[in-house]
Amino acid sequence: MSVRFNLKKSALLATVILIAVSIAQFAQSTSNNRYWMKIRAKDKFERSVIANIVGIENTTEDYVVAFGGDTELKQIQKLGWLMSYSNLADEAMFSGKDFPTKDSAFHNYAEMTAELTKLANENPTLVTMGSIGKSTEGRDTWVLRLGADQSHASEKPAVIYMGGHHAREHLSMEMPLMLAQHLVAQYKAGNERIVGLMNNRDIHIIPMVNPDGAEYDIQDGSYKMWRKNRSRNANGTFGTDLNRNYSYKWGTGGSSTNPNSDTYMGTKPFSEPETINIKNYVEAHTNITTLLSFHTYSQLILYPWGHKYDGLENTKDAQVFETMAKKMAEWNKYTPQQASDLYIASGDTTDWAYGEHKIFAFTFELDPSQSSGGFGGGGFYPGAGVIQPVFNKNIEPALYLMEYADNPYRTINVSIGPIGPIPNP
Ligand code: 0X9
Ligand code: ZN
Repeated sequence: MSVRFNLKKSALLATVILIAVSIAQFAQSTSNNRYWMKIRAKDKFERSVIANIVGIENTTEDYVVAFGGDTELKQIQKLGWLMSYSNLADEAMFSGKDFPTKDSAFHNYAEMTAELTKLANENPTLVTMGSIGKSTEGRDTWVLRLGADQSHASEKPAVIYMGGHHAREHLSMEMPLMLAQHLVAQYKAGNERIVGLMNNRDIHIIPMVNPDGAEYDIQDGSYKMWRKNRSRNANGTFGTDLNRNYSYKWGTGGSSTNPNSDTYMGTKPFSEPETINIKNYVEAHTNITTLLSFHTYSQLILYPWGHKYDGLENTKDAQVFETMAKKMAEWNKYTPQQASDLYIASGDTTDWAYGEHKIFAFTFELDPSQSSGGFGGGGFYPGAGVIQPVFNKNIEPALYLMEYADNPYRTINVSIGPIGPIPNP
């Protein structure tokens, strides 16, 4: 009897200790929790409410998918729109450094550097490689400049392609690299169209705008679902959302003042070396007229404005954007729309490029169309199998932006003469 009683007592004690330990562990780990959330939202207005709390990663007609920490989860729960969520720590992760074996076709920073260097070294008359500046952690941010007769490059109409503003969007870094490789290979193969473009255009390609973030996302044996750069914030957290850090209408909606947030806007416009690098580079090349910033995912073609629901004040420009977006969508079958139709976000690349410099600037949200749920369900990590098919469907849109860089108004047959100092070839 007394043995049974003692057993009961010790079982009770053990349970109490277990609960206490669990609570302590929970309290300790809460700040590091990362959640996948499925949130009901039926239109751009509800999406904008959500975008003020978390970075939306994917939208459908009825709901959005987003990621956030404990604070964001609580705020979303308060809205009453949370449909389901899961803690990413509970999801299956791969083990090993670098990309997992199945994803080894993706390029980490060293591999990207090696590919770009090889392309430039092997084709010195067609490709120049440079650095647009150092990242927060001191990595060079590479740019390739392509075109025949590089000494007269600045006299030609220019286009710029970028990838990797967001760390986990690895597919967005493969596209610009492959574009560079494609142009060189096709030029050498005598493809007339590409020879024409290489002769008459000044082509700038920056595949990894945020090298620190990209490396961090793959560095310790598990994808970290990281989005921002790696600058240290005053409260000890890391990262600014580079696509909220550009100056045009900075901080006017859809970005956060909370350094913990995935859409943290930074302390001021262009507070980050990575966005300053882009600013300086674009501003030093005044012949740039078209821009494409690759992101993932959702299969969208987005154009300004992104910081407000109103369309462009200049209706002719609006017509050009719309026409170009629709045309490109014929090839990649993505949905063309004004960026704020997705949700309001201020401080992104394209609002700045158009707002400050009248560059016809687009964001592509590449494949897949949506995550099939949770961490391993595609989304940012769709597997290496998508790289080639996604490139194939986006090469025509990319060439189209190159072609019309001489005068984007040609797309609507409005003759307003050449833009700035650029001659019509
Ligand atoms: O939120 C972003 O920065 C982009 N989406 S992502 O999933 N790649 O993070 C979209 C930016 C589109 N711009 C605006 N809505 N202003
Ligand atoms: Zn992105």
